[in-house]
Amino acid sequence: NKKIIFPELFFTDKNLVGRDVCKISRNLSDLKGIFADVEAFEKMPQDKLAYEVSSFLPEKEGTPGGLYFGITYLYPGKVGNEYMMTKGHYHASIDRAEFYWGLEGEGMLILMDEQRNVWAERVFPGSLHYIPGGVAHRMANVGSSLFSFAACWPSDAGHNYAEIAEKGFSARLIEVNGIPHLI
Ligand code: S6P
Ligand code: ZN
Repeated sequence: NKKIIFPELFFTDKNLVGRDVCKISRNLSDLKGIFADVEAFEKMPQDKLAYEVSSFLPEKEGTPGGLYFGITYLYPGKVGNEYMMTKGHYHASIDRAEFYWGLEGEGMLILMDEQRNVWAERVFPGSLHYIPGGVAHRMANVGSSLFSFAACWPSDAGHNYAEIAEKGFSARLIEVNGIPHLI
């Protein structure tokens, strides 16, 4: 099970093992409101696990100059014809950037700038993605197996979920004839 590799494999410095590791999981009920097809969403089991995040947070939240590291495990699935995806956020300190890179499975990174222009990047094992400051980010699993990716972001970035919860992204990743389309 690849999910339990973290943190054991990644912490080559044994002194770090078990330190400041934070694990969160989100099930469907935590994603209420983000999918277009509300009827399809409500028919699904609300306790279904959507994704898990294991993070290594070696600095206190808000510390300038520090870095955080996390791996997200996003399960496959669709709500109607929309791919399973993360909540998505801007950083609370909006100018803070982030790196994402693909580990396993197939995903799409959906990005939106402050003018609400949306674009997407294909994510695959080994692909690297730079998310500049001011760009909201959300990942979708477009494959039929577990999709995981790593992230590195500043310890003073914070998360602004409210803006996305209220207004969403201005485009959605929809499956059309078996292929993801940004609509
Ligand atoms: C943190 C980074 C990721 C996400 C994770 C879950 O800045 O972007 O670790 O937190 O992929 O997504 P979300 O939108 O639920 O935080
Ligand atoms: Zn982020």
